Amino acid sequence: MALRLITAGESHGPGLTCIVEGLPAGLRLQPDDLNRDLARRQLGHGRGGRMKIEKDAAFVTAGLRHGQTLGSPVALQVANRDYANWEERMNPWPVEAQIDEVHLPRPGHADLVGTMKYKHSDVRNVLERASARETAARVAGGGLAKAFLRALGVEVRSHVVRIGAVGAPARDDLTLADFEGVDESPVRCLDAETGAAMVEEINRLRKANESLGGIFEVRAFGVVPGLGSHVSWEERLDGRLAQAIVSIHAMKGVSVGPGFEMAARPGSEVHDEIFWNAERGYFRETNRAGGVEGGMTTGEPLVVVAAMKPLPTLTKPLRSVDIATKEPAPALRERTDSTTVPAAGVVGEAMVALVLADAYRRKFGGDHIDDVRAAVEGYKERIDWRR
Ligand code: EPS
Repeated sequence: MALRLITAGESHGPGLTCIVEGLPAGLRLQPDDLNRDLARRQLGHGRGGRMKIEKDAAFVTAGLRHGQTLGSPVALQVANRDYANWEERMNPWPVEAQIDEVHLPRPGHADLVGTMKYKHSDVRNVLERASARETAARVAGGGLAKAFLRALGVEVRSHVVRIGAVGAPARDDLTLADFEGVDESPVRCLDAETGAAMVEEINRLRKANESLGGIFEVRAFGVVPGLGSHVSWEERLDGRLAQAIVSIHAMKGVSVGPGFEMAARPGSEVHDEIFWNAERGYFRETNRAGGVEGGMTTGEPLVVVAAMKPLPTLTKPLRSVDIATKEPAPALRERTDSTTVPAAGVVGEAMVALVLADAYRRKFGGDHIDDVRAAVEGYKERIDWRR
C-alpha cells in the first residue's frame, strides 16, 4: 500500500487515534478539511443520545506544519467526551472500584465470537472496539485523503438511496452539482419527497423499538482512467473498493455501479459502448460499469453502492445466552441509534477517498504534491484525456 490508514481507540475510552502514512509533502490543509466531515458524520435523523455528548474534532499531533504536510505520517486524535462518564469502567489502568462485566452478547454484533476468540470473559472488551465509533477516526483520515484528491481535481460525494422499506428513485445522471444540498436533508437523500418518507419510517420503527438499515451510494468525480490494474487480483480497484466498503461496520453488501440489477439483464443492455470525437476524445454515453472496467477506472464517475444491515443493538433485545451461566437471556440493551445510514454515507466517502488516494500514490509517486500533479498532467496528455 502506498497510502495507509491505521486507527486505534475504543468507543468509551479516552479517545480515537488515526495515522495516515504516505501523503506527499506540500499539501495545504485547513482545520475544516478534517472537522467538516467529522461534523457531517454526527448528523442524520435517527441518531441516538451519544451524538448529543460528542462534538468531534481532529487534534493534529504530527505530520503537519503551518497548514502543510511534511511528507511524514500525519497523526490525529479525536477525543471521546463521553469518557468523562466512563472513566472508571474504561480506564487504561487498574481501578479500585468493582466493575460489572457484560455477559449478554448481542446477535449481529462482534460480541460472542470476539469473546470466544480473544479469551475475554467481559463482552465489553470486544464491543468497545467493535463499535462504529471507530469510524470517526476513519473520517478524520479520510479528510486528509479528500484534500489530497481535491488537489488533483477529484471530488467524492455520497447520498442515501434507501432507509428500511423506503427507497429513492434511481438516478443515473447525477453530476457533482446535484450533491450541493445533500447535507441539508436530515437523511442525506437527494429526493425531498423520499427523504420525508424516510424520516417518517425512522420515527415509526423507532417507536416500535426497531433499528433500520439501508443503502447509500458514493460517487467520485474527476478520477483519471487507469487507476488500479487488470494484471493482478490485488490491484483491481473494484476489489479494493469492495473490501474498504464492507469493512465499515454493519455493511453486508457492495456493488460497483448497479451491479446486482445488471445481473438480470442481457449483455447488450449492460456494457457501456465506446465513442470518440475530436472534441472529447474517448467517451461513453452510459456508465453502468460504475466507472470501473477490468479493475481499472474508466474516467467516468466512480459509483460504489453499499447495503447496511439494521444496527444490532436493539432496545427490544433478541434472545441470547448469558456467557457466564449459559442460561438463556435477552441480549445486552444499550443506548443506541435507530439508524446511521446517513452517517455511514460520510464514512463511505472517507473509505473511497482513502482507496483512491492510495491508487493515485501508487500510480503517480512523487514526494511533493507538485510532483504528483505534474505526473498526473503528463499522463493525461499521453492518453489524450481532455477532462
Ligand atoms: C454504537 C453505539 C452508540 C453509537 C456509537 C456506535 O454509542 P453509545 O454506546 O455510546 O450509545 O452512538 O456510535 C458512535 C459513538 C459514533 O461516534 O458513531 C455501537 O454500538 O456501535
